[in-house]
Amino acid sequence: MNKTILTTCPYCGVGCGITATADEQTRHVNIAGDKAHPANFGRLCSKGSALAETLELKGRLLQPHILGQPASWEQALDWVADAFANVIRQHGADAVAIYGSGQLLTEDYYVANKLMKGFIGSGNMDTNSRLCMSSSVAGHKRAFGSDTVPGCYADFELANMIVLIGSNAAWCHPVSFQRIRAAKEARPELKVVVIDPRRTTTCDIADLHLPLAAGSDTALFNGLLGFLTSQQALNQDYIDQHTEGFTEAVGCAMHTAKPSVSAIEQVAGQCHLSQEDVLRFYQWFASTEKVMSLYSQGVNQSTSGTDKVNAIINCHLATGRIGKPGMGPFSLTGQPNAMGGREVGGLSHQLAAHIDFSNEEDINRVARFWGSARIAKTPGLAAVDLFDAIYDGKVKAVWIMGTNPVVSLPNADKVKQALQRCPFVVVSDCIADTDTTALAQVLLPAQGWSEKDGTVTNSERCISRQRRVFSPAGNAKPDWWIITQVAQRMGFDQAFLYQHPVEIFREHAALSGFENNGRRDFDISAFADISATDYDQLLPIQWPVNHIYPQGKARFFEDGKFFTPSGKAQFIAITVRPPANAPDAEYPLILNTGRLRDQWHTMTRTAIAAKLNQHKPEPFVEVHPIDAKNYHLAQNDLAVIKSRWGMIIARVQVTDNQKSGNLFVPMHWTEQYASNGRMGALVNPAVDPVSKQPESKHTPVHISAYQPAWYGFILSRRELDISAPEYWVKIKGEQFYRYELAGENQPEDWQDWVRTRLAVDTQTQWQEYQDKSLGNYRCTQLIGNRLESVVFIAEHKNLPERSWLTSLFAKDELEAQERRALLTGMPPLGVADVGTIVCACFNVGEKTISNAITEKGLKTHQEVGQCLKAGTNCGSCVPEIKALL
Ligand SMILES: Nc1nc2c(c(=O)[nH]1)N[C@H]1C(S)=C(S)[C@@H](COP(=O)(O)OP(=O)(O)OC[C@H]3O[C@@H](n4cnc5c(=O)[nH]c(N)nc54)[C@H](O)[C@@H]3O)O[C@H]1N2
Ligand SMILES: Nc1nc2c(c(=O)[nH]1)N[C@H]1C(S)=C(S)[C@@H](COP(=O)(O)OP(=O)(O)OC[C@H]3O[C@@H](n4cnc5c(=O)[nH]c(N)nc54)[C@H](O)[C@@H]3O)O[C@H]1N2
Ligand code: SF4
Ligand SMILES: [Mo]
Repeated sequence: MNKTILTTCPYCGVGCGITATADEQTRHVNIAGDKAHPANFGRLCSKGSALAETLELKGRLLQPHILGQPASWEQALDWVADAFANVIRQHGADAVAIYGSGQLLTEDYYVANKLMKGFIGSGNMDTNSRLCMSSSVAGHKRAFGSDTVPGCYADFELANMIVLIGSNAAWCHPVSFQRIRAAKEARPELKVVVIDPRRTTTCDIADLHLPLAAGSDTALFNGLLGFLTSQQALNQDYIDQHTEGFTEAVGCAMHTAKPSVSAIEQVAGQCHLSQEDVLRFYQWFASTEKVMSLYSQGVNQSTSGTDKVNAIINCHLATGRIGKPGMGPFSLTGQPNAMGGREVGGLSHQLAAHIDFSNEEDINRVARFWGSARIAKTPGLAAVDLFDAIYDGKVKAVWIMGTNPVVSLPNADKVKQALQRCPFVVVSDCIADTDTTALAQVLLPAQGWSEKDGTVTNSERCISRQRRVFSPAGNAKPDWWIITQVAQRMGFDQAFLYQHPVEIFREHAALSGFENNGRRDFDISAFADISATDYDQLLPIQWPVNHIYPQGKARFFEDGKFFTPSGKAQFIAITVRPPANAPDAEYPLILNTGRLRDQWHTMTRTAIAAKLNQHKPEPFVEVHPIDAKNYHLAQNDLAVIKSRWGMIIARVQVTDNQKSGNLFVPMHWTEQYASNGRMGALVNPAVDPVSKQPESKHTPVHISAYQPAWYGFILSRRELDISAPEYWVKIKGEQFYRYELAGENQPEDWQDWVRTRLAVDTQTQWQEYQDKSLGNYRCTQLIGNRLESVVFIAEHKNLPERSWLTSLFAKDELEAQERRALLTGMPPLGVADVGTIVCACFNVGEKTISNAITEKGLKTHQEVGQCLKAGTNCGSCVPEIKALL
């Protein structure tokens, strides 16, 4: 029996609606974009489209575990409750902590926060949103008095200019990016400016790309505020009536170090940009009324992150471009429920429902609402400080839910040690083996996407339902249930007696309206009595949702009224500061980190879908050609990257998309998929002084060639246990696993080495080739005519391309000429190799596209799409197709 369910994508903050048609018996589901959902109108990106392939039970955590042994829920919950209660009894409430995630549902998040802040009585609930949105939260708070995103997605289409600052939306918010691309195709006069040290795929639609010096955004936007002032491009009425602090902000912005240097010249010098480019951007901004400034981690993840946010907002306030159609600052949220986490107060300095710890009256308000006599009175520890406190033994019990801090926190080796030292670590996850679950005493199996039920809020404040599609896997339970069971066992039963997520949602809604009277932006009190049926059928809706706006509201601040004590928006005077750690002789390069199109964070789910591993299969480091030359690195070499905090090994990609002096490493690889790819180990733990958000995009590092004695790869139909070589990467493909290898020592006997690693079956037929003088070893293993595995080893890195060999795993029988060609690693004459996969949705390779372009004379990406389908689903690969054209 097939049933169709409307739900929401579990990945990025775009928050796309999904239509899932599921067969419970086979656990098979068809995924399509929900045409009626206001976030995507039917579009999905490669990750959303591949969801069905990530739901297999293999690798799932399906049973609670205590000290590595399967346990019952009763035992595990008792264990957690007792451990927490004991630590609190002996060392006080601040000796325990919860570290949560923007991937929890609002209902899960609400009860976790209520437990820690309301009933355990400590502020020590923080979340991975600290690494993600906290600078935006702090910037909003300073400017508006509230953490409000003023605009909505429709504004992207109404704008005449879109500035993307520190955002690679083409890969990270692909569906929003497709909307912008479509708007630009319909109205080519819509200007797009991208501000990013790297030339990213997002620049594909840019009229202007400003490759500014890493960390120099405050100088650029201070300069813009000065320019708007000197060019009389201000909205003086707006400034006078609706804002405060303009004079100080402009004073700071127009401060020039040397009077002889013009303002533009100074900015160009500080940002390493040409004066023409700076001036062009400033003139366009000054002369375009409908400007949207979209920003993400290039802004937030910085020791000036909060200042960057306010420097951008200052320019919108100075021109009165906020709260009106097609204009405004817009923080693109990262995780599916980054916004919901802020609503419930998931950050350690927040209390609940956009109420923080700043005054006694507010704290009492929440205490009264919760009926708690032990509410926390002061903020708790923020993520980096929290893990330092664990390392130092001050926090003795931590519960990690829905996040993988051993990978994603800065100075990640120290985080690993902190958890190794911590007397009690409990982890709730849906995946069994992660770098963080490996360090837990107690593992709690959480229901994953397709099983869990609740709400999430996207970048434009739109609340959507995630709905259950399948019955729960194994013994997995919803996060809210796990948390409330522990709360009840800790003696807080009356406050945690929920039977269904709707009861939690109602309470959350009621708290948002409690003694609010228009003082707080977040108000969804219209849902305080929502029935179970209405909750089940809830359609996407943008908050606030209350008696004044029962249907929700697209924009805030239309009336120029803000949530500050004076009701006026605040300009913030910004002093330009350099990043915390500057490059020096020992660590001369700047390491930037970020995301890839087809992977989600620490790959626990996306790496299960073979098609998502084809675009960028291996951890890599992008190096500018000049740096490659200086550091003796060639394309596809392996390189060691070291910082004061740690090291990794990655494959060199030489590209002038990178600025010289800067390296880029994707954030995704973990110890589950690579020997030395966990990049968090490198990242410096410096944080923004206001938001406490880490500076994940700026660490001084050193790079050098890694010179192993041998290189190799194995392709195997079965998953293998590859230990021993110094460098390995595991890549799941369609019907095969690929292992990229390199080692410092040649084994005595390659045949022996290989046979102990490959599953040797009596039926297998081996072909082997070895040239000891050249250090070459190759072998293939077949069962009947079906390919089982191939191994290629050499002293150099120039091994055959993997694409043809991997394509053979799709066949049940090899043809004679294919068998003969196997050991050469090259397709027999007349057989085409598809090349690296470009379009993940339709599995179309680079060589197929290039050949079609030459043979059929294709001119546009649309023609390529008509011919091969490539680029016609999610469109994320269109820039790459254009590059091939
Ligand atoms: N495919 C995919 N999409 C995702 C995610 C994912 O894991 N995979 N994660 C989601 C999450 S949680 C988040 S937070 C978002 C993040 O979305 P983005 O912020 O767009 O992604 P990043 O790649 O982290 O960083 C964006 C850009 O900031 C640039 N940058 C670095 N330093 C500076 C600087 O000093 N100034 C400026 N202006 N730019 C700089 C980087 O070069 C990079 O291109 O993506 C979400 N979407
Ligand atoms: N150097 C560097 N570091 C970064 C960043 C960067 O750009 N550079 N970006 C930062 C940002 S913006 C972010 S958001 C973080 C992300 O970093 P993390 O949050 O550490 O990464 P994820 O892989 O998303 O971890 C989510 C975990 O939750 C599990 N999970 C999935 N669904 C559920 C569920 O329903 N319940 C439970 N209990 N578990 C579930 C997943 O299996 C996975 O183990 O990384 C941050 N770290
Ligand atoms: S853009 Fe992609 S990852 Fe983000 S919500 Fe939509 S389908 Fe999911
Ligand atoms: Mo994020």
